[in-house]
Formats: sequence, structure tokens, C-alpha cells
Amino acid sequence: MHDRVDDELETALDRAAGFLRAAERLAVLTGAGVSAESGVATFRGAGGLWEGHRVEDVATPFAFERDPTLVWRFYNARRAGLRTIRPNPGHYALVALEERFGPARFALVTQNVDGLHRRAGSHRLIEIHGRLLGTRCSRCERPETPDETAYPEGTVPPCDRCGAPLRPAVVWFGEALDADHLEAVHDFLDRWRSKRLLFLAAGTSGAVWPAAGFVDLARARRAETWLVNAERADNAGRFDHVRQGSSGTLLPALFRE
Ligand code: BJW
Ligand code: ZN
Repeated sequence: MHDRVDDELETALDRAAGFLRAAERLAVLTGAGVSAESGVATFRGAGGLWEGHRVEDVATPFAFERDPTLVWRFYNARRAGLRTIRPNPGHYALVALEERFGPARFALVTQNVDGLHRRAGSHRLIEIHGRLLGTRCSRCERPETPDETAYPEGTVPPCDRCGAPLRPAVVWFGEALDADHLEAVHDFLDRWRSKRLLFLAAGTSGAVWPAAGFVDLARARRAETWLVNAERADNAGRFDHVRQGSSGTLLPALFRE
């Protein structure tokens, strides 16, 4: 027999499935929580520190200028951690949604740099905070290259063109997001404005901008907005519907047929 909590969840699941059936376009924003069940550490909340440093202290251009070996140590450890992890049911649910909506009516905007969405099979993907397994020059225009290297402790790789320190191809605090990425987000939201839009955010604390404000862009286009997150996100009040729980369980369940 179902208890009250089960019934409430069932009602929410039915409502979400109803919204999804009615939607004609789907924009999804994901954050670190979606990869938590794959074993990737989140940035904030429990376990959000790395060797006592806040992410705001190691993920900035100033930190890299001040102590590039410390910053590389942080990224080497995270690169090494990627070797043993796999996408989880939350990632695969988003692949299924992309297949269902088709490439033109689906966009997955991720703040995650771990590459798990791509490994799961998502194609319509905008990686707004870059890639952990990419390297670029901190000074010149040397193009980003795929790079899985975890560099030896205490070393900083030099650019083969200009000799300046290479850096991970991620977006740090105080750095502008790639203009092409922001344009792609706006283009998707503006395309077929007459078609009903659903905006779904999952596994993100809503603490980091501009991603935390994408829900407002969607609302301005009369989207129905949903948030699936383990804890109350900073921007939860901006969503029409908020479901608390794990994305690995709720994404496959909420949007089942
Ligand atoms: C689960 C779960 C499970 C757990 N299931 N859920 C406006 C107002 C105030 C400040 C600003 C503003 N505009 C810009 C700023 C400054 C700044 C900012 O936002 N600061 C805030 C801290 C206040 N933003 C920037 O600097 C951005 N740049 C910019 O705006 O440039 C403007 C500019 C223009 C022109 C010239 C120059 C500049 C850049 C932001 C870059 C963020 N980079 C990082 C690091 C990437 C590289 C790396 O990985 O090392 O991106 S920071 C870090 O936070 C990372 C993440 O992508 C990002 C977001 O975190 P996320 O994904 O939300 O993770 P968490 O850990 O915060 O939350 C996880 C959630 O999951 C939790 O809530 C859990 O409950 C939940 N969860 N398990 C479901 N199983
Ligand atoms: Zn260079």
C-alpha cells in the first residue's frame, strides 16, 4: 500500500510527465549534482572543499597567476578521478530526452566539465564552463587541445608556441563565458517562440552566474520551469516547480512516458 509520501511523489511524477508530453521544446541546465552519483565531488555543500580550499580560491585566474602548481595539483587530481567514473541513470535519461525531442528541439546546457554527458551519448550539448580534459595557453591563441594528462606533482606544462604556462580549458570565476556558447543558449530559447518550452535545471546550487539566471531567460519566453535538486538551490524561488531528490532517480522517473 502507498503511504502519503509515495502518493505525493506519484502525483508530482504524473504532473511532470504531463508537462513533458505537452512541451514542444526542452532546454536542460545541469550542474555538479547530476554527476554526484557517478562519484564526482560537487563544489558546494558537504565535501565541497578541496584540501581546505574553496573552489573560489583555486578556480580563478589570480590563483593561477599566484600559484600555478597548486592550481594544477587541483586539476591533476580531478583529471585522475575521471578515469574510474561512469555516467549514471540521470545522464542517460537526458540522452533519451534528446532522442525523443530530436536535435532541433532539445538543448543540454551543462556547467559540468567532466565530459560525462558526452560519454553517455548526448550530442546537443553546450559546455559553458569548458572541459577538464582540455588544455589551452594562458597567454596566446594556441587552440585548445584534448589532454588527459595528470602532470607530475609540482610541474606546470609550458606552451609549445610561446612558453607561457598552459592551463586547463575551463572557465574560472571572473572570466567571461564563450560568447558563442551564450549566443547558442539565446538562439535556442528564441527559436520557434510559438512552441511550448520546458526548462529543466538539475543538480545545481544556483549560486553561479550567469547560469543561475538562465531560468529567468526561459521564463521571459513563457517557459514552464522545473528544478530537480538534492537541497534547496539559491535560485529555487525562480522556478514554477521544485522537486527535491537525487537526479539519478528523479530524472528517469519524472520524465518517464
Ligand atoms: C544533487 C545531487 C544529486 C548533490 N542529485 N542534486 C551576478 C551576481 C553575482 C556574481 C556574479 C554575477 N555575475 C557574475 C558573477 C561572478 C561569478 C559568480 O557567479 N560568482 C558567484 C559565486 C557569486 N561568475 C563568474 O565569474 C562567471 N563569469 C562571468 O560572469 O563573467 C562576466 C565577465 C564578462 C566580461 C568579462 C569578464 C567577465 C564565470 C563562472 C565560472 C564558474 N566556474 C566554475 C569552475 C569551473 C572549472 C572547474 O570545474 O574547476 O564552475 S565554479 C563551479 O561552480 C563550477 C560549476 O560549474 C559552478 C556551478 O556549480 P554547480 O554545478 O551548481 O555545483 P554546486 O556544487 O554548487 O551545486 C551542486 C548541487 O547539486 C547542490 O545544490 C546539491 O544539493 C545538489 N546535488 N547531489 C541532485 N545526486
Ligand atoms: Zn602560448
